[in-house]
Amino acid sequence: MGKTHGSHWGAFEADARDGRVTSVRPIGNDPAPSPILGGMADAVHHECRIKSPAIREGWLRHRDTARGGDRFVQVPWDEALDITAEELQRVKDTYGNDSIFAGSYGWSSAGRFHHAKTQLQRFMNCFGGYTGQKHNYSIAAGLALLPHIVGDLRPLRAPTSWASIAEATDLVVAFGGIGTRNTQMEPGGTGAHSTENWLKTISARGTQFVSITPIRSDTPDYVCPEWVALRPNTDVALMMGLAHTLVEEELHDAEFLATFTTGADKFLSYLFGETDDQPKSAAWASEICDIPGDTIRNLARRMARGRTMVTTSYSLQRGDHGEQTFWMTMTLACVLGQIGLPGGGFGFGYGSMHGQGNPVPTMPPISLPAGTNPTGSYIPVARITDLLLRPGENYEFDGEQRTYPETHLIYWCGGNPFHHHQDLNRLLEGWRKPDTVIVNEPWWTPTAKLADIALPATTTLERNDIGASSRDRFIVAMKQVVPPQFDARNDFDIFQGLARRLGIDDAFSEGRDEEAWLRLLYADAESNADPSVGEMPPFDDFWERGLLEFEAPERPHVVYADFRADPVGNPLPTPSGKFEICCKEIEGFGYRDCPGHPVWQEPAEWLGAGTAKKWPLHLISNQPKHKLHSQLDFVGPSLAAKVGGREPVFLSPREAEKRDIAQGDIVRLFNARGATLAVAVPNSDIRDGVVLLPTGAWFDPQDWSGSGSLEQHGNPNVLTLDRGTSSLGQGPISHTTLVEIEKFTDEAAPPRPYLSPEMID
Ligand SMILES: Nc1nc2c(c(=O)[nH]1)N[C@H]1C(S)=C(S)[C@@H](COP(=O)(O)OP(=O)(O)OC[C@H]3O[C@@H](n4cnc5c(=O)[nH]c(N)nc54)[C@H](O)[C@@H]3O)O[C@H]1N2
Ligand SMILES: Nc1nc2c(c(=O)[nH]1)N[C@H]1C(S)=C(S)[C@@H](COP(=O)(O)OP(=O)(O)OC[C@H]3O[C@@H](n4cnc5c(=O)[nH]c(N)nc54)[C@H](O)[C@@H]3O)O[C@H]1N2
Ligand SMILES: [Mo]
Repeated sequence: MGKTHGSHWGAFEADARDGRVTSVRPIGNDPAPSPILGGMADAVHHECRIKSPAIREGWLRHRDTARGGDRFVQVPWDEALDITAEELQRVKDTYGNDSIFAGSYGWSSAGRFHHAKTQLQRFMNCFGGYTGQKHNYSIAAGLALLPHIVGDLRPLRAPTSWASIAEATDLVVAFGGIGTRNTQMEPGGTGAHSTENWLKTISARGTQFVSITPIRSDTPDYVCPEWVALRPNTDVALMMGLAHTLVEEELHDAEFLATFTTGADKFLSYLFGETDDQPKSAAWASEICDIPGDTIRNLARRMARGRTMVTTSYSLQRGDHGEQTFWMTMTLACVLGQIGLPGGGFGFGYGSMHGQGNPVPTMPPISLPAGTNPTGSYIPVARITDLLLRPGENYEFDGEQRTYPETHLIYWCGGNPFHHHQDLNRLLEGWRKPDTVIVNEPWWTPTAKLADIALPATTTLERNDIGASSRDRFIVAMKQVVPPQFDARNDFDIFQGLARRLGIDDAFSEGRDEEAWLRLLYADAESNADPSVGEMPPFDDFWERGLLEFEAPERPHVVYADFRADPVGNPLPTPSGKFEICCKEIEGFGYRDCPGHPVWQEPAEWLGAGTAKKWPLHLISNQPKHKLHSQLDFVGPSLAAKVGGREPVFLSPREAEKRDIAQGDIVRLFNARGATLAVAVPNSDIRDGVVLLPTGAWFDPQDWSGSGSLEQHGNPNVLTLDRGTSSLGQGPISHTTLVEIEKFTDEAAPPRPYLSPEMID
């Protein structure tokens, strides 16, 4: 038997011989393990590892900030840590802690102790603080909105379980689809991928699925979904057309609206056009969404006929006015009146992440405490480029007017902004502003190549840890499989080295090493465990067993069952105690881009806009099937899925034909923000007017020294729009992007995304 270990894409066992990982295979319990495991062994030993601490020549010699394309100087650890500590101290003393940006957004690895971002932030908190990031790229708009309209995050964090849907649901109306591509993932991992089994069980019972998405394959064929291929970013109009039909045909639940919601009357007058002369009827929605009015009316009638679950994927709120998609989902479910009943109502993110709907007991929390940030300074997660380019400028966020601080130093650990952020050419411009950029990374990712100081971190297989998620029934002993490779160090050891130099090691490490920390985190979990999960064995037993499994609860979970049963005794934690279809708090902020009830507003870019004449294709840059974001792009299934080393881009056969594009052609996707090369794959699962280029390909501009040069490897974020969803959430809007595509007729140089920078001694 190999050693147990864990990843965001599932628990596994690994073997090693002579210091090399020889095998990574799923654990026996997992009914649908992720093929992504297949790349892990190669990744550990890959040529693109950062092999020793490296400092960019231009920064080392004359502190220039012209990041990109430079050579790096190899330095011994002691010297690298001295220089890093000195620079941190200089910036802190000269400009203050809030001039250090260490939001460091990113998924890192699954272990809860060596979680890279948490290690960095714990260190920074001991150092006096930093400027952080609030919310996350996944669901920023949702996280800002939901506390106002439902009082907390229940329909997002703990929606009705699959078990309840399997028991009672007749119809699942899935905005954004429900698939298993994205449920390969759960932050912290899973011991058993269960979504496929649930979807099969649910459809075997006779439950019908309607998949509302521009991409047919978002919902698997085995559930026989009906495909409603609407124009991207028009879901709010469709939801309004459905609500309008329900009310017009008196299929709505007026009593539910009166008892459990506030503001229904005012919203209905908007819906019926009493406030703006525009009824949001099925006919109106049909024009916007480009689907037949009858499809909308018939769907509304079916929704009222039986038990219906309305689900909306995370992706819908990663578009312009993304808040509205979640708000209108709740409102549509209120009109239908089935919230709190088994298998009915609404929920977010089924199919977006493994934990959504996964029936679990109350799991003991396991995480390294990061402490609190003494500066209190932060930006909304996706406003990073604005922070860098517009210091001193004011902006609105969730009812507050805030100001961007000045940034003199960036420290990133466990994330890849040149994967995750929008409009990368604009980010690159901002990235060259601060005095210094420090990055801890195992591999020469684009972000590491754009650092001044790159510190080589171990990969997860080079250390011991604990893998767990509050939405999974398993806890995994993640055992070290090989020694640290090359000259890599654990992030914890890197920060301890810095903490010693800065005189804060007592606070940072509290005198504990890796093993002492793992024992402490486990003991804390044990003492805080909910009695319903049963006994947790002592640490040594856990470590020997490798995997702890807890029982799923017997009763299916139904969100809001308690509220429905007793709205007075169990009110929602909103000011009205009810679902806020109209929300006074939000109305009070006076935002035109997010007024007091759900509204349809045209997205900044969409196929119904005038600009679609010039940019006639809506770009969907969804999550990649063969990797997690940019992780493992260079090995295993991700590498195998590339064509000639480039990412495939999918488009409908008709759109390909219009442009004389054939299967396998190198194509250029472009708009006013940038251009990228990919390989064309015509595919009838894609709606006309849409192109699909998943995220994750490492940023590989032809020329690193400038900005705006041709990206050669299929990174969609050179094209995406860098703006906030609205003044409320300021979330990222990567799914709101128009482009054009053409056959690339120039000689295309081979991409070289995994080439390490030139090193000198
Ligand atoms: N166009 C477009 N863009 C998007 C999205 C989209 O839908 N469309 N989705 C967005 C979403 S939802 C997300 S969550 C983000 C994800 O964006 P990120 O979370 O930034 O993406 P990852 O590739 O997971 O980056 C994690 C980085 O951590 C490094 N790493 C792993 N383990 C360790 C470790 O132990 N130590 C250190 N120091 N580093 C480690 C990895 O090598 C990798 O570079 O992308 C966002 N960007
Ligand atoms: N394999 C794999 N799984 C992952 C990840 C990964 O990187 N790889 N990342 C994880 C992370 S961090 C997150 S946040 C989740 C994200 O989960 P989601 O946000 O749900 O994921 P996406 O893949 O961006 O989008 C899902 C689908 O939404 C559809 N869609 C996009 N725009 C629209 C629209 O305007 N209207 C409608 N109706 N549909 C639209 C697209 O067709 C797309 O395929 O995935 C997680 N799962
Ligand atoms: Mo995400």
